[in-house]
Amino acid sequence: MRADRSGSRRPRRAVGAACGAVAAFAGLAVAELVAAAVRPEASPVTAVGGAAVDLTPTAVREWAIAVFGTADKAVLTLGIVAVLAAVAAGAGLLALRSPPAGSAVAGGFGLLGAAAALSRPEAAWQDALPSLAGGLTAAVVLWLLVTAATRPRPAGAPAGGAWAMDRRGFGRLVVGVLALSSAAGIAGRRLGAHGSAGATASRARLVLPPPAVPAPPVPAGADLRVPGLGPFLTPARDFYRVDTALVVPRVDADTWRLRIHGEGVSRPVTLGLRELLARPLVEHDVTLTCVSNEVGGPYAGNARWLGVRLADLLREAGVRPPSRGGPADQLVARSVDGMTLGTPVETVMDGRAALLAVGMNGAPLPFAHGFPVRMVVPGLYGYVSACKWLSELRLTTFAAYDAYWVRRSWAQQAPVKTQSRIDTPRPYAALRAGRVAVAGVAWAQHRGIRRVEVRVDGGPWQEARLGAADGVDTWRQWVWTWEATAGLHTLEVRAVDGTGAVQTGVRAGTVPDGATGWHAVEVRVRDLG
Ligand SMILES: Nc1nc2c(c(=O)[nH]1)N[C@H]1C(S)=C(S)[C@@H](COP(=O)(O)O)O[C@H]1N2
Ligand SMILES: [Mo]
Repeated sequence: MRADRSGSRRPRRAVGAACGAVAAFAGLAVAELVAAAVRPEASPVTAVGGAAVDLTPTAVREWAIAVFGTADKAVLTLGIVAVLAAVAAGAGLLALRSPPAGSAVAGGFGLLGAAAALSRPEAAWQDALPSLAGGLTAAVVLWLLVTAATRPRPAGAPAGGAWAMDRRGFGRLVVGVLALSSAAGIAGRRLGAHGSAGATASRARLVLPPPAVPAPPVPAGADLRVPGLGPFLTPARDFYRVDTALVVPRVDADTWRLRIHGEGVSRPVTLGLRELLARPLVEHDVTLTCVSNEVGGPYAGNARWLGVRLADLLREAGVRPPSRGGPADQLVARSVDGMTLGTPVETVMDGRAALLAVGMNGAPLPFAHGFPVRMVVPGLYGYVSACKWLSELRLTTFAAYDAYWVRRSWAQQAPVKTQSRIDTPRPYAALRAGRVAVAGVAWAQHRGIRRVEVRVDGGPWQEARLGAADGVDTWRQWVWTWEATAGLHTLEVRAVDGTGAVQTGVRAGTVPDGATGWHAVEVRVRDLG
């Protein structure tokens, strides 16, 4: 109220902050519109978010995954918007004193966004345009608004507020800017959706050929159907998702190409989806797990994959594994968004079902899980094997090249560690004394699970009943019947893999190559009086 009463030419601070916010909104909306024409990943919030993901120290990233889970991306986006809002309000305040200074801050943020967009892998110069357009818009709008807000009172206007004279005009200006920006933002979203319509249609049209080598049906006893235990095959919509993509890449299957080249490739290959699907397809059940999964964590899923054997393709390209004198020991997969994942060539060619997968549980891959083609290699954590939205396979050595996660303190090679998890009862569940089904899953991909054991309060290990094995590349469900007595109890589980090795109880964190330790769950049991 100070400004209104004193007759000072400077409007209230809230007006300045609002000018900043409106200008930022206009900038973002225009950026969205331009991004729709360039590519969705180039929108400033996404570009800054992507750069932030790449720059985030591994420890912070692991913390975010542990705390926010799959919502980590939404939290990051909210954080960026909050910072932007704060800076916008600050720029608005500054602009009240000096419009050029305020606009410079707005424009500077546009430059920052442009720099972030250009820093992204696979970036082209056009990627700078959305942020530049947004920054320029915000700068101009801010200038217009504060100029209107601080315009001197026309001679003869009634006293009572320095800028009150032009309030109506200012209000109209704000409404106009908001309306125009909303229109631009909505148009941007529409156009963006239209831009990926081709990809959506290509997926809808895709009919997967039947497998030349079908997987045997899942054994009847694989699914124990214990309440609280998920299904043996994880539906795609429930399948965990871990990746750095803030916008899910929507690749058009009709224009998709895969290039295979590099050291020891005597016949480089480029092929499209039609050529890939013309090859014999193999169906195989594989449990995928993430190296960022804490003991007892949710980042594991089991699916029936359909795909082409990668080893066959590599062999046709002239590739030999190191054990046969091949010069390359690392296969670097690159995705359309620039992600790189390095897989041992030896592992891919040792006879296991390493696939270029096109199908998941009987349908084309969902966009979120790598449409049209991803890699799946049984026995390796996702970050060293499971490249989604695959675009290139390059043969090189581990000595010569570090893939994305390896540059962020993760191990070059990461076979899956034997793990077991208690899914029911839930931690801190309140139970009744008597029979309680303790159940979960255990995995040791490509070695298989031989035995699962449970103990209560550090007592003797007791053997659980296992679900039927569906090969060695999937998890196994297990159940153990507990005669629960009143009190607080700790349940623990451990597995023995197919080689006879007992899962270690030594606790280790996820970095650098996967967590170890036994999953423990505390429960409270009450006597039924
Ligand atoms: N292009 C791309 N592929 C990727 C990733 C990624 O960030 N980008 N993340 C990897 C990691 S760490 C894991 S655990 C698996 C997860 O696959 P999902 O999201 O289908 O479960 O994908 C892998 N493939
Ligand atoms: Mo992962």
